[in-house]
Amino acid sequence: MTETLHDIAQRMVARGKGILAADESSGTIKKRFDAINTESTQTTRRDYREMLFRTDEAMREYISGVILFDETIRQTAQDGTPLVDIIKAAGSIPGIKVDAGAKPLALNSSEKVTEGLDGLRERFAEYHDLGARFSKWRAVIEIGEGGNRSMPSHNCIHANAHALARYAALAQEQGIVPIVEPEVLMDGDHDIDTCYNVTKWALKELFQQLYFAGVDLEGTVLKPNMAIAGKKCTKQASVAEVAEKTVKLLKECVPSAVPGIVFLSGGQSDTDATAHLNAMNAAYDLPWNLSFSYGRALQAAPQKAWGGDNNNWSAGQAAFLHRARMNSLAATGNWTDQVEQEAA
Ligand code: 5MM
Repeated sequence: MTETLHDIAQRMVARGKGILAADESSGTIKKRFDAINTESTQTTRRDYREMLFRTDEAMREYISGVILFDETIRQTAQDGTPLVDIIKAAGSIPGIKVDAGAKPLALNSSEKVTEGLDGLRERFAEYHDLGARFSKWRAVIEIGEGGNRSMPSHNCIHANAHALARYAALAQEQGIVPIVEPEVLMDGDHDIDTCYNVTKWALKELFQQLYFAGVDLEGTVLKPNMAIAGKKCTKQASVAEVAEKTVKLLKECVPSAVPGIVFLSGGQSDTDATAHLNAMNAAYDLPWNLSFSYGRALQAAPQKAWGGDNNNWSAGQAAFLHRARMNSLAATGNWTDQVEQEAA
């Protein structure tokens, strides 16, 4: 029997599970590999990602889906098995990043709009044939520094929300669940309240555009940033404040028809990303499942342990399993510092 969009979305946000964001584009994965002195080639990218997808316990127990890059969805493992089949065999769902990246807005080169709508209907049909059952599109919203209130502009918020809604409608038309990701960046010196206000604006605009486009919210997953102070802000918020303000923000903006919300980590440390998610699930009564779709906060440790050497696969897999398990505990509010230390 064919799974409906609602069924797929529910599986993506199953309790205690989250999504692995392994959809780094060529430029981003090169940056990550540079940090571990590893050349980024088709083979090293394949070997590294195969290592993650073959971490059977992590994939089976804690990872509901994996966001792939175009290259990866077409790649085969060292033994010739399609990587997509390894993901599926673990009971996890293959997903695909379909945006073409954030490009400068015309007449306003300091802000960005995400491109990639041209030919998207046909690309979705191909990705569906290749096994993708969900997708991702990320918009990037930057807050001006030094009190510069012209960023983000109305045009930036509106253009990105409109593109996200057009993308989401196309995805659903082709039987694919859209993850909508409007990311308000942590870069900058803004405080947590500024992040709260800008994120609220972006989410209000997004849900209005999704409504205009006729997008079915029960077949949609939201991937937002948390309400958090900018990295350069001198006043960093406590874990409890991040949790309180993020939950308040989401309750004000996200209809309960959305089955689940999976956060991006956005440059938080591994344990901050886990602690924040845990605090929300432990202390609040929520209308949606609240989980993770981390890239860096799930992969920094396994990348370091692997270090570009396939002899280190088991160390890389142990590091990935650990972070996946910690975030799974956080997704049910059962993570503690002690568990983190004991299991490390
Ligand atoms: C894994 O990184 C993703 C791809 O980024 P680029 O298209 O810029 O290469 C990124 O979109 C990611 O899926 C999310 O932002 C979450 O990643 P983090 O590291 O913020 O958790």
